[in-house]
Amino acid sequence: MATRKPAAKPNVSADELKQFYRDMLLIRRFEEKAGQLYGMGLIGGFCHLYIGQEAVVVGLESAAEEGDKRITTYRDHGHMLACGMNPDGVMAELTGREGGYSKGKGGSMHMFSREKHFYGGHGIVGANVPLGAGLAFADKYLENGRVTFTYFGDGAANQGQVYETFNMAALWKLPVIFVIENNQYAMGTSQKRSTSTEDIYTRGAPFGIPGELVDGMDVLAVKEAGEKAVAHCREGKGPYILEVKTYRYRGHSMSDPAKYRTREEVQKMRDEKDGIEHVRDLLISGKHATEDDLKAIDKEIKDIVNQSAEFAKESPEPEASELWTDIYADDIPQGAAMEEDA
Ligand SMILES: Cc1ncc(C[n+]2csc(CCOP(=O)(O)OP(=O)(O)O)c2C)c(N)n1
Ligand SMILES: [Mg+2]
Repeated sequence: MATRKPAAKPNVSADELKQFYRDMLLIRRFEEKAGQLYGMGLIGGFCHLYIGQEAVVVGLESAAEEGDKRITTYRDHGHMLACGMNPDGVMAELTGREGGYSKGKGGSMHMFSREKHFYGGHGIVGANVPLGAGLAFADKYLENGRVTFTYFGDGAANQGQVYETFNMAALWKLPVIFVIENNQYAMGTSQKRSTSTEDIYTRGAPFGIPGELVDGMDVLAVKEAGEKAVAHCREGKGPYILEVKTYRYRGHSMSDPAKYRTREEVQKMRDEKDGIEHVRDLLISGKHATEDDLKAIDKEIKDIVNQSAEFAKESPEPEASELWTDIYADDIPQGAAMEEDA
């Protein structure tokens, strides 16, 4: 960590800082474990890890209040853990088991929690952006003061539907924060090769949507920007864009050999910018925690993650009859809707 800039003075309490450390570490260890289970053949299908990007979602969740909503892409495990979903249920969904959030029918990209206001998990690049504006439309209509965090990537930011959404969201002053998680790659394509301008956060300007560039490896900077964006939305001023600069350490998905960048590039980010090490430095240098305190947190997290993996292995496969459940929002029994129509 010798090359890292001196840590900025934290604008949070020691307890909050420790909570950030815990929350980011949970995501990292959970994802490492998911990677192991994938390697053992226990997770099938796609699996996109969030390792490296933890400070983004943890910082933004600290700016959210009960009832606020979130919707994201297929790189979604971190978002679920950060909003308080149970690691056992998330891991069991990854292994396709009955105890998973979608009863084993959705897998990595398709989990939801009404209780935590988490609206997925979406595999189609860009498609969750209009859905996020829709959630915000409902809140505006209900006048309930809630805000929706709509996360998408730098690659998705080049999609047409994003700009149709910006237009409607600005026109109707929807309480939606568009969070562009710019991890600098869209699969194997770097931002430089795919994107005409460097500053994606300025792309709301033609629609009158303010935007801000944020250091996504610094959880405190993310929290501060998040609070500003939330206040803007709650005051009824309409949407806000946060382009959060981050980096994914692993490949695009588990099947990516990552030949489009060098090992040195990844190592440099890990050594100089890691979001978890940043908070660790703040805790130790500010004397808010000792090495032993942090070791105790590490153990606590390791136990939670190991328990989730055990649960995910032991939970049974779903029954075939599960194919017929959760098709309609209120789980209408098969045939009932047609009988009503007849
Ligand atoms: C409409 C559509 N086109 C292509 C794909 C294939 N695809 C999956 S992820 C991805 C890259 C998206 O990159 P970005 O938006 O930067 O998100 P990141 O994976 O970096 O989080 C592509 C092209 C898809 N899932 N959906
Ligand atoms: Mg990307």
